[in-house]
Amino acid sequence: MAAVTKKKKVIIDTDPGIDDAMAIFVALRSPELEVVGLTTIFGNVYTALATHNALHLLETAGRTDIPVAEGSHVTIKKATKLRIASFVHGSDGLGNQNFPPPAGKAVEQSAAAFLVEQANLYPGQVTVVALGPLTNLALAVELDPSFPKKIGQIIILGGAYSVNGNVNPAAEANIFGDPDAADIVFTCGADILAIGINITHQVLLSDVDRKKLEESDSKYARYLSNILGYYYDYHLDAYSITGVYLHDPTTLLAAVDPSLMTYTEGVVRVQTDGITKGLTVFDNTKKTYGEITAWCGKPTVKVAVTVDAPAVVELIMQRLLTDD
Ligand SMILES: [Ca+2]
Repeated sequence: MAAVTKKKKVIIDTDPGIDDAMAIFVALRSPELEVVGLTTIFGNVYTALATHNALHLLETAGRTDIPVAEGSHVTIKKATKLRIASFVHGSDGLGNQNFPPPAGKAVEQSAAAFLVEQANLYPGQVTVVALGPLTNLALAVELDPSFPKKIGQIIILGGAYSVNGNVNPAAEANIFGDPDAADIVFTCGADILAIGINITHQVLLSDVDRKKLEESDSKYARYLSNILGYYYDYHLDAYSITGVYLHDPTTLLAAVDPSLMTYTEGVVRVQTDGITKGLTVFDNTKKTYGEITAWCGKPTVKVAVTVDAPAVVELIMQRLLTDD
């Protein structure tokens, strides 16, 4: 008799986004996961378009049973001037493919209210995979101070640990998008696993992998082949590489198989202003500093330090190359 394993309940907080699209498809194709909802946030696109794209991706996958809850249109400090990465993902967020508008709508509930509701419905059982700026999660913490203890785990794509950022030398894009929210989330006391670009810059989808996607009959592979061109062009311009970094799908796989990475534990604080705005500073030393620091007494989080990159790429490809 086949072993009955319980699926992990997952909410994906997302700003689709070409690699978000890939992560969402990998999640839907992973028997280990039950995607209970998508929540949306600004980042690669503005929040309204992120919602539109989340609905479109679920319709593409034939999974309109999964609710989409729209997130904040402003940062936690109510800033309306946002950093939007349309130059990475296209002005539509999905490689400028002129997809038809989605038929469905987001639920009435806000993303933060949805996150709090699901954490209360299934205490300790819901994993949030956060693939954009952390505003919705910070709002959930504000809405319900018990949220950090009720949520199962928060897996964050965010930060640059002992490496340069990708917005500027200091900051990674998701943290830079709302550093105040990120600092609230990193210090909220939840079970947090952070995956920074020191990890995701090791996971590259090569031209050979791209060709396999293009030659596949899978609807997911075909869809992604069409939208990936814009992302490849950006990587060639920005990094002089013929491949793309798999930030979001790599982070999603930490929910599928945590053994693909190793972690170390410590306190992460986020710089919220100045030229290093968005910098993540991870204290995992055993040192007792001679003074009280801003890291003292704060809850620890896990930060990924190594990744089995070939295994991650293989698993992503395996999930996308079939659609049965
Ligand atoms: Ca994203």
